[in-house]
Amino acid sequence: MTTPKLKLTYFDMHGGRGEATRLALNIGGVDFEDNRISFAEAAAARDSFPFRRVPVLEIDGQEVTHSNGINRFVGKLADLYPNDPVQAAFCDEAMGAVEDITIATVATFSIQDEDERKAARARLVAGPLTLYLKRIQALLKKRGGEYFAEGRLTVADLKVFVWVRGLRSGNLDYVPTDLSDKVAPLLVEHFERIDNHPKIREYYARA
Ligand SMILES: N[C@@H](CCC(=O)N[C@@H](CS)C(=O)NCC(=O)O)C(=O)O
Repeated sequence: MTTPKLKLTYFDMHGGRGEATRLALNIGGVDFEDNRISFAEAAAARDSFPFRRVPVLEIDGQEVTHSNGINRFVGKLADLYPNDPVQAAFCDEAMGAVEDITIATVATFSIQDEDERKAARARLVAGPLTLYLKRIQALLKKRGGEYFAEGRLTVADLKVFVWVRGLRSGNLDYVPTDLSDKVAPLLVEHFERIDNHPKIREYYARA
């Protein structure tokens, strides 16, 4: 298969739903147009996106949306997605879990009132965030402890890596940066394993 012409539209930031896709394409050495847009540009262009959201991947001019589907597609191009159906199910499960907790987290972004946001984040930390950190760590253990599928790096590892990176970044008000270290140390080891990948090092040194 000849590699199609790819254009990824997503926010100009480290993190979020488009970041694992960028990482996968970089690791696989797959050529693509990295169309980074500001929040204001995204808001202005929203009606032109198929579901009013990003990321949007153009494949030879055809738009495709939904980040985990995009991850699976670029994972196949970059050899970061399992061929084996069972291993693929393991890979998808981890990506789906991160998507679920992302939805719960994003629900707190629009809370303007500081006290209300603080309370919502405290509930998030005590409830779903801690639960997902523990359960995703348990999933990693079940899959062998190092990677989420096929005993090697896949797009699932990249998605979990981006999530844990965000949690530890301090960008989320009222989410303690050491939460992952405290409740899911194996996930932090996993984070460090991925962070030390030469291509990931290169990406963050550059981007
Ligand atoms: N299920 C979609 C969700 C996409 C989504 O919610 N994207 C966010 C940014 S990460 C967005 O565009 N938000 C703007 C809005 O909701 O208006 C996916 O996985 O790609």
